[in-house]
Amino acid sequence: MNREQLAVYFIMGSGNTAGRDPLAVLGSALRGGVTCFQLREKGPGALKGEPLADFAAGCRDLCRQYGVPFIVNDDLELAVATGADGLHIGQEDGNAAEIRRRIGNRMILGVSAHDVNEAAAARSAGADYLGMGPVYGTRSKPDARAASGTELITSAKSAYPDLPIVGIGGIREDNAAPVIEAGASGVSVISAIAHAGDPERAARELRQAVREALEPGKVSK
Ligand code: 3NM
Repeated sequence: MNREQLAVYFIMGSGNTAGRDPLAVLGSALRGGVTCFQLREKGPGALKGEPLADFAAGCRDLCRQYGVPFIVNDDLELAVATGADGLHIGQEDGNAAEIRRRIGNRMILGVSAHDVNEAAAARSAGADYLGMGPVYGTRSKPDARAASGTELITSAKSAYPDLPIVGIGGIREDNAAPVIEAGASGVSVISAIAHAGDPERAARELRQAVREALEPGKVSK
């Protein structure tokens, strides 16, 4: 995976779209220019079994149409069964080095990290990128830790400059720039796109905000 693919990293499960068809929301997000997608099927009413496999296949097919990596959260079997491009795991989802051995080097491995020690461990386990947060307050993860601001991105970036980081937690178009300025390659969002009245437009605006922050002065409005 290249760093540019982390710029606007959309995360969604079937329960995140405020009653709208999740595949329609994903299609809009892709049209708007998200650069990566993670299927994160969690919480009450989460799909399981065949409905989950069908939904995952639908997400994968849409991502393929747009040439966007399709990543599965925390479900190695589903990731392998759907031919996902990658797997993302949290600190509680198993041993990252062991998972890397099981998926091999061709699959992307993302790991959530909340401090520099977790970043170091994820790096030596073979993570391709880190998700670090919550940067701002979030309502999308009931068990999220307290918001940390951009500090933890700054410190992980200075310790491991080559390891790509995406910030997560409460990020929107109007607060994305500090996350990039702290050293992140991109931003991960659920609600900024999945809850937006117009997900395509929200994705486009977020992409523009990230581009401007990555290359100040180079992007025409
Ligand atoms: N992980 P929103 S915060 C899935 O801090 C997730 O590890 C987090 O959703 C972490 O963009 C979070 O709606 C939720 O705030 C992000």
